[in-house]
Amino acid sequence: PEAVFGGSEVLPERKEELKAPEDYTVVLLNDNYTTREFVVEVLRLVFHKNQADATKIMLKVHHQGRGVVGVYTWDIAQTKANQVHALAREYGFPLRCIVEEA
Ligand code: TYC
Repeated sequence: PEAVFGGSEVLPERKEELKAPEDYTVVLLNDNYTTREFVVEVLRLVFHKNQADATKIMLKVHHQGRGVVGVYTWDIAQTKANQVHALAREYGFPLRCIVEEA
């Protein structure tokens, strides 16, 4: 499609240019103290995972040391990481997650 306003480049020409940059991966890290149940609960609360997916991710992290939880915009990824750390602090667990460029 051509530009809309008098041929000036006011609007992006392709739909892809409108897409939010969902380029940040939230990665959950294993530790020896956080309970499995708490990790599953955090994955449900913060990342809106169902019981089956949350359990699958928790077990992957438990066995492999780390695991991808999801891919988000920078702001949303940071917010979710902060929510994980706030909940972990509140309940006295050392659970950590990191944000990585996808
Ligand atoms: N390794 C923990 C345990 O055995 C469980 C756990 C899983 C902790 C995933 C953190 O991100 C994590 N209780």
